[in-house]
Amino acid sequence: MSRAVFPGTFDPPTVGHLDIVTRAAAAFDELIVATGVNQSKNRLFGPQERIEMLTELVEPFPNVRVGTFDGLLVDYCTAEGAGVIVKGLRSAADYDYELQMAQLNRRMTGVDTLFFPTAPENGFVSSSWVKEIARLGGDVSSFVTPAVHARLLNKVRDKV
Ligand code: COD
Repeated sequence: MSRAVFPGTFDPPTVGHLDIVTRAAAAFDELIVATGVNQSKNRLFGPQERIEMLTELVEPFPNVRVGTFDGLLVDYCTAEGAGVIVKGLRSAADYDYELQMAQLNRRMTGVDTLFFPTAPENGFVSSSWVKEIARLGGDVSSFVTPAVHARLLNKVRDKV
């Protein structure tokens, strides 16, 4: 049985993330979409909200579940019996950043990383830009699912 982990911040999940989930779910027997709950970056959504959004996102996929990790990703993969980390690549900048992590993760525990190139229509979609555009009143409805969009609008309104 092949089991992989797709880790991320998912603050919030976007259609780019959904595309990677869809393709990785077809490639592995089991996929765990795992959000880091104790990372240092400032988040718009708290851990519980991100878990709820991800749970809604993966609901159509019977072989996908949501997890959380707090600490080294490779330790989480080992604890879950996952031999592969799934990542999405949008650009050369993503590649430079991800390559070192992939090499370090493999050196530490033998857990390998498989990269899925972004779908061209999602290459410019990032959680950071989605948040900024939403904060400034722009339309982000094509970058996130309707459920995430509703939460994002509420969140942005709350912050005003
Ligand atoms: N199309 C395709 N892929 C995409 C898109 C898109 N439009 N948007 C994002 N992605 C991919 C990203 O490239 C990434 O692979 C994944 O989706 C998640 O993206 P984000 O932005 O939600 O999450 P990140 O990149 O902030 O997550 C970073 C991790 C939490 C995975 C990383 O920091 C980590 O592994 N931390 C754990 C601590 C650790 O083990 N550190 C040592 C590392 S060697």
